[in-house]
Amino acid sequence: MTFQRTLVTTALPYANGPVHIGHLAGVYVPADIYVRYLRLKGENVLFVGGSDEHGVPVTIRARKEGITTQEVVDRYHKIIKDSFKGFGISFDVYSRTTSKIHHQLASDFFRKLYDDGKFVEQTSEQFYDPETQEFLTDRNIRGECPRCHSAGAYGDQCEKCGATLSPDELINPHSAIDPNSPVEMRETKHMYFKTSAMQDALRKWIDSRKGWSKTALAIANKWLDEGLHDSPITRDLKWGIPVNKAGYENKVFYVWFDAPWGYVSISQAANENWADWWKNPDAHYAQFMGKDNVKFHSVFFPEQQLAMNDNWKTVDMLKAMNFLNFEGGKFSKSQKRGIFLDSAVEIAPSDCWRYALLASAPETDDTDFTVSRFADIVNKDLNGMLGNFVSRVCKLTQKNFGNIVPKAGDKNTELESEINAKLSELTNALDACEFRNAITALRGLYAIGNEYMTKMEPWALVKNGDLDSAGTVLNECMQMIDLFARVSQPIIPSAATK
Ligand code: B3M
Ligand code: ZN
Repeated sequence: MTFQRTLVTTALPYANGPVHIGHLAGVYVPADIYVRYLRLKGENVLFVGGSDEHGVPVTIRARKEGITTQEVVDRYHKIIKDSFKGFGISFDVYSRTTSKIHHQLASDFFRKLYDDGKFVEQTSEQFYDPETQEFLTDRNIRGECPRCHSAGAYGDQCEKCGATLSPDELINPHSAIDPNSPVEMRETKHMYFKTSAMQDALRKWIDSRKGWSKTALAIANKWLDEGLHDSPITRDLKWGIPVNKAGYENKVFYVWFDAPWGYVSISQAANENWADWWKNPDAHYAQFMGKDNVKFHSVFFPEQQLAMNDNWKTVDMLKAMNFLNFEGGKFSKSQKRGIFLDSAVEIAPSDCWRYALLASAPETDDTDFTVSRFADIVNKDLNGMLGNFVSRVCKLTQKNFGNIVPKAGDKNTELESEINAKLSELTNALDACEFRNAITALRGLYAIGNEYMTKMEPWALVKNGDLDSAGTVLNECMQMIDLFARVSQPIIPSAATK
């Protein structure tokens, strides 16, 4: 499968803390492998990433660290950007949603949708903290979960049992900012996107999607089957993009309203030909994300894109990964549980992470990361199969032929067809974004090299004085090293280049 142009975007991480290896495994390495593969095929790719710098998570972090929200996003944007670089994530551009161009774009698009009658104003009751005189967003309300009764569930979600909640369901609700501060209900008005009006258009659109992962389709269809409800796109917060409408002076846009448009604003800032991807019906658009982001990318964002009625490119291939757990529990930014990117590179080179994480990627189910499995994969596949092969071939060649690759013999059709079969397995897997299968195929290729060596025993040929035959075998092996380097490049770019 070859596309003329492919746009690839990865979920924009909140700039509220460092990224961990679960994010790498689920979003950024898969996307980068796909992009590097397409580039190798000569496709015209635009690979866009950036930090999501609005929303409540960054304000919570600021409060915790006793610094301003701006300082938080500046700090973590840099940390995240640098660590992606360290892991070879080859974005064409990595920007942020606090940029001027992004604020402008989100405001303009709100205006357009508003003028087109896509919103309706609604009043509702929300939790309010009379002491700080602030409305409390769903994330800033905590209490006992009505489902599993664990303490500390958020107003929008219980992290213990995964239930989606609304704040008024919580038992003994209190402010997350100051648990001792009393909370009360107050009326507030917000702008609601007329989601319900998009039900049919969205169903038609989803039914026309071909390349989505099973996880993604299941989530999208579940939302549609339950029926779409109008949803508020403004919030009573100080941090965010101000709402450009009279009467909304103390409000900002809901972070999930502006963030997905970040894919567009970041593309615009980076490439003057951005419309060649974004307004081109022949372009292919692939999105990568964790399953918790699917609702927003399969329903919330596309319904706005469709409502714009302006030929926006919508996602063709939505790759949603399940979660990677860490040694039997969840990763947690706030509890510093797991391995974060800054320390990961001190444990092992980035290629080891890229390869091993994808070898057991959470593609079909949540998967548990364990240090011992990680070590096992690195030792067996990378050190054992690939590293050993390269080292044995090079040493034996150098010892017997100096720094010259010995002459090729006759075409080895058997070996060639064995290799070709594995190569199509690899490219089929990469085209379909099936990364575990891709690694299996790659491992299979490395195995062909090792088995060939074992079968041909070039060291024995040398010993018996048959240097010509030994040279032929080593030439085949050298060619395999060259091939391995080229086809491994999307997955282990540093080692492949070396
Ligand atoms: N920042 C959620 C997350 O980091 C959110 C993704 C936005 S994608 C437009 O998981
Ligand atoms: Zn719960």
